Amino acid sequence: MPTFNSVAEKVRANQRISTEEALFLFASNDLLAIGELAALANERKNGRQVFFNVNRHINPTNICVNRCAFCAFSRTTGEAGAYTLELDEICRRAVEAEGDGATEVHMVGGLHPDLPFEFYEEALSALRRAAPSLHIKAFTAVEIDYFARISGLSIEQVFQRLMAAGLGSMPGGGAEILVEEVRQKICPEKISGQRWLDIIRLAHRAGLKTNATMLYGHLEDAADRVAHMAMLRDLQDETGGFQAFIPLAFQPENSDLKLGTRGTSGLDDLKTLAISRIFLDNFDHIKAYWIMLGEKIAQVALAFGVNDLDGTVVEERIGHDAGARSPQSLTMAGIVRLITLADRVPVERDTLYRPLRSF
Ligand code: V47
Ligand code: SF4
Repeated sequence: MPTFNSVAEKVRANQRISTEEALFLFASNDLLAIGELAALANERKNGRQVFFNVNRHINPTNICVNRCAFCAFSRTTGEAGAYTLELDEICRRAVEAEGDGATEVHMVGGLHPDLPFEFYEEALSALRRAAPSLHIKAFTAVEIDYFARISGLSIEQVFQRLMAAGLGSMPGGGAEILVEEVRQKICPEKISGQRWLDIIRLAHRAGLKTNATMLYGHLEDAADRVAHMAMLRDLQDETGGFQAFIPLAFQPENSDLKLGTRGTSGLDDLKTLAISRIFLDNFDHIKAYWIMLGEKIAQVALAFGVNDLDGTVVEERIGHDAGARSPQSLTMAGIVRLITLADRVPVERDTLYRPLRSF
């Protein structure tokens, strides 16, 4: 049986903790002690630097054939609020972002029943032509699987075509909870957890860096969270292709009520971020997505193992459609202030974590 001291010893000695030990930490409410270990694990990797990047989220369509129970963003064709952006509008937003100092566009959307694969390929080339300095981080493993199905191409061919058109890396969405039992309840139409991992493995093999997310605070328990992180840690051992781990706090409004309406607590948010920092010893970065956490928890998270704050998003739909109370965007000055007041050094990074400037 683990004790707090035995787990702490391992973390101090820079040794990997087991799933049993991670579960032990989840069962503890000694938040400050867990946070101290996470802060140590983070400081060893990242010192006192905290990264942020200036990006713009673009969601080309919210029409989606999946309709996951937790998702308040998606619509069916013809439903009130359903939209699909024209390529011109996608480019206009990217050009505006480039003008405002963004270095990245983050583009993900629903699984549209009618748009052909070529639409997405064209969106990438149009973006690259219109805003050549922007790195394009786009499409989750769920979308990549869908593109292969609608085009008849293999996953490898989809990656080849998208990379030739300008795809630079992939975000970490669609992972939700990789454990099949939970997945069947929260997103039965979505690709399996195994398929998500297989596609990400192929992305890494194709030379694309990706992130990994975890949607928590709904039907899952601590064992599911730990199992989810263990699958990511195993894949990272194999490929080394993950950049950041991003726990996403479930926003319950406007989503299927069977998932519960509680949302997450501040204690759970900080504990989850901290344990992920300790457990995922082969991930360089733990990102707090302040859109889902709120700015205050995201700032406090910097003392609990987090070294990356996302982002200067400008317009966010997925969390806000589900009731997130955070603002739509933070200015760069706002993010820098948040980090500085937490006694850390703000570093603007590009998508691949190359430092651009410190403040
Ligand atoms: O996969 C959907 C989540 C994800 C809700 O890689 C919800 O840099 C909370 O993946 N409450 C998309 N979460 C967002 C995403 C992301 C965000 C920021 C940075 C990165 C990155 C990736 O949003 C979906 C799903 O897990 N989501 N509905 C909800 N009600
Ligand atoms: Fe569609 Fe993604 Fe929403 Fe699921 S989470 S309904 S796949 S947009």
